[in-house]
Amino acid sequence: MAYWKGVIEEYRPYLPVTEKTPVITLKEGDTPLIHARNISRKLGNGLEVHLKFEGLNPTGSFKDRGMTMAMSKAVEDGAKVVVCASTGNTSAAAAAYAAHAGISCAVFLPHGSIALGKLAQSLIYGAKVIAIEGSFDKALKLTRELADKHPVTMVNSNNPYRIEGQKTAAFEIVDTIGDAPEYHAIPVGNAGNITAYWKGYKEYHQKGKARQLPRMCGFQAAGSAPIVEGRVVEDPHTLATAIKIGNPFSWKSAEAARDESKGVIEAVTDDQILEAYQMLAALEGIFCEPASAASLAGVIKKNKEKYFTEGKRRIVCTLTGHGLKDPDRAVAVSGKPAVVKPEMDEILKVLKL
Ligand code: AN7
Repeated sequence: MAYWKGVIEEYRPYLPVTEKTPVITLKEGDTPLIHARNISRKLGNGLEVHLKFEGLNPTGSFKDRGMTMAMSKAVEDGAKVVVCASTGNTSAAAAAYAAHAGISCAVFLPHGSIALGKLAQSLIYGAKVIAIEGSFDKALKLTRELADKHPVTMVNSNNPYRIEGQKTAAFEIVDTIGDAPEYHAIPVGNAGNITAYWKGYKEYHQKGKARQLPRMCGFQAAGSAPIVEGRVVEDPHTLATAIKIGNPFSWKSAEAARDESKGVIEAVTDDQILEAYQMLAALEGIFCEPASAASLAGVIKKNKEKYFTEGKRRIVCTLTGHGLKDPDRAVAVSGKPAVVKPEMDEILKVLKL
């Protein structure tokens, strides 16, 4: 059996690459679509929930799909330095793919708002890590100013190649289930991914690979929900640090995805996010980071409102990043382990055996 070659080689006809493009890949993509039987049963109403677990990409998030494209095109264009602002996952991917390409990388992170695993990644991959004393939105603005005036290539989702790479996740879903699902639920931060999935679904539909299009259901964290509130949020807050973004770059295209697909973009609270986060781990054995669980949190919320009414109701939830990115949160919500003396009696007492 041929092994997976990464999203550029697997989906070359759908991507803006030529034979001159050097393919920088860590074999991203080919992530599993997992039927969440226990959660589906719990939700009732005949819903069928499938989880696209993007945490199993090479750097542990969906950002790798976009970064293989952005980095390959940057190298094709002769770039020597790439830069990005990030809530942690884009920077991890940029740092890794830059290392693989043999070029330099600088990342701008909101100081104190980055999950530990993500910070560790940018550092160990050898990026210049700059912690800005301010929000992600400030870091993004500074990165754009820098890229306007200096010979560096920006690899945030203003870089159109990022969206091109990320749309391949929609292709994989259709290739797996034979059509688009009826609904697609996804966390929304800077809003590039909902834009990318919608583009991917539409392209596959136009090519006749999918018979239908899903309703796109995007979910922001309640303290950080500019699209839902229709205004820039100056001081966003949420424990889902990946989506703590008050002025998303792809705002307009996210609204277009919502409206064209007749979907929704709504908010979920941190408590709802944590409930879904723990359900995914305890009921399905899938450990994603808190921001990723916003997709399932939104599905639970909308199911209570009886939103899912179409005949067949397959829902794909994108789980955008791996739980190990943010080990502090997992420990904080789980309580401490039982510490016992090295004696069987003590162990049996704890186990109530
Ligand atoms: C786990 O890394 O914006 O709506 O700088 O890391 O496409 O921004 C991360 C975003 C969802 C939101 N889930 O996706 C960054 C960054 C996780 C994320 C999102 C992010 P977009």
